[in-house]
Amino acid sequence: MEESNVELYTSSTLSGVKVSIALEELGIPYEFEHLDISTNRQKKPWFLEINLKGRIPAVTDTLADSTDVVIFDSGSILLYLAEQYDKDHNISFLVGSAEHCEMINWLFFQNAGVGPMQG
Ligand SMILES: N[C@@H](CCC(=O)N[C@@H](CS)C(=O)NCC(=O)O)C(=O)O
Repeated sequence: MEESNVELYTSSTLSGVKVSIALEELGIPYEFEHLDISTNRQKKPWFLEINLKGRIPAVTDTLADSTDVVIFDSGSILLYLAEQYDKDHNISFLVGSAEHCEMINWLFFQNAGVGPMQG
């Protein structure tokens, strides 16, 4: 397991729990900040500094070269977690493989197609 400084900002929505599931499946240690979107906590200035869209989920982490990064949008976060932490390909596939192409197809279909249609 790589070093992790992951902090997850999320809520129990469909987009939100996807990221929690990936973190748990990968066994990545992480800090968790619950944002109750019914109280508009995701629009507070401190969170807009993290994700200017004011939407959950978002993740912050520190790269191997000590750069702090913010990743938002569930599909982007899932790809980031796979690239950074799924070195054994437990929940993702090797870049360049046919399976990886298929995974990207369905990830984008879900995020750009089915997800927005469901609101
Ligand atoms: N495409 C984005 C959707 C993000 C999104 O719409 N999040 C909703 C909860 S599922 C949210 O933060 N809603 C509160 C708001 O828009 O203020 C993703 O997959 O992360």
